[in-house]
Amino acid sequence: MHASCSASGLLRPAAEDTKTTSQEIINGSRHGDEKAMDKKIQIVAIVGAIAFSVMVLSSPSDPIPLPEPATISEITSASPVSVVATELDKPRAMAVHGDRVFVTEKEGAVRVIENGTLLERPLAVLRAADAFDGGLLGIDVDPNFDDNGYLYVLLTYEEEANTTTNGDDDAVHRSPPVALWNKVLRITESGNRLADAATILDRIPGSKFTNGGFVKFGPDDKLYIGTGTPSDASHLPQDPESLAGKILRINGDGSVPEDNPFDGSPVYSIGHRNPQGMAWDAAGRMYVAEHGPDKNDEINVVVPGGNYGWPQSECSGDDNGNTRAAILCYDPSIEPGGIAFYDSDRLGLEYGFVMASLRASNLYQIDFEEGLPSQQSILSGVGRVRDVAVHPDGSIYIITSNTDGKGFPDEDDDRLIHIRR
Ligand SMILES: [Ca+2]
Repeated sequence: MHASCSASGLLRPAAEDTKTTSQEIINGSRHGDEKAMDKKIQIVAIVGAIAFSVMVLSSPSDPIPLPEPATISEITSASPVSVVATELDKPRAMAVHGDRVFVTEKEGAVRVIENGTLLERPLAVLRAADAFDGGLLGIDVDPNFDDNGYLYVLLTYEEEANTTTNGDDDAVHRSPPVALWNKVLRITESGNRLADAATILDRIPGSKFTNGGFVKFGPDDKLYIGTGTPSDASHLPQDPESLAGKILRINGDGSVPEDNPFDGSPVYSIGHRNPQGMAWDAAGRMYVAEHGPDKNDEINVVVPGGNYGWPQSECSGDDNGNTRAAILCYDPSIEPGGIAFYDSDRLGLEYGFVMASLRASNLYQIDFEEGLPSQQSILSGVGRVRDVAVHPDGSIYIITSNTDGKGFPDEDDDRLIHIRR
């Protein structure tokens, strides 16, 4: 499936001037017209989703520790699962802090849910590229957010093309009129409003379909960014000089940490195709979930300087350790979204690793030692699950992704759902 990926060989040249941050902040209106190409992709994706649903429904299901709502209307106030916000528009990622949840919407808005209420006015609306799987993507809060109000987001943006390219030689001969790039913005929040915004990392090659997407602070208080390959034909993920197809590691002000594996470079690991989620276990090991081209989705343990193989290999590594094998490999694809580690007793989960799945429409828990046979559903019946976050109180938040052009949205989609038992 993933017809989107095979169509993504388009590459974009780049202009030298960068837009200022203030020009990127626009007022709320959105334009929702999908291009004809996107419609074809949607149809292919929907046919694929139906085929996959049939397959999932016909396979034996594992016991689940929480009630599985047949429809969202069966979720009541007495339920351990509650819908906190509805009608989110193509939500991509969230960050939970205290009594607030910050949610990015693909077309550029940062939404705020405070004390269980979705605020009508977005915290910010950024000028995002009109790209099928790009736009306003990841979000995280600064480790010292209470003092500095810093929020970090990853944004796909477009600019007029000219004769230079973003470094992929294949792109020169088939340049579209618009170049796509990604950048990391640091937003200063005050009273749920944008007080300031600054670009702290720019010129990450972008694409219509594989921009990666998360930004996350690690236990070392460094900011990690998962970036995608510009196209499945591109070899930039293997080029340590390029910011494409990488895990990047920077300080909160955008500078490069002195202990990064490639001297003076934000590059932390190479050979990634389309990273979608990141989390650290209690021992401080870093895990990354990423999408394969049409199968072979991966969960990787990422080490500094590691090579995760794309585009030479999928899931497997080589014997001499030059490329590293995934610890979990999904064939067929389940499209992992956000991942998290869970160490509370509150929900009675069996395993510590929690993963959102878009295509398989589930929130899963998995044990790494037992591998895929251990995988159990925590929650299903809400459609595609995009991201997951664990609150310090042991409850879990998820956002759905049924309005993303690949799902079957209900009237209320998309939703922020709270699992609190
Ligand atoms: Ca790999």
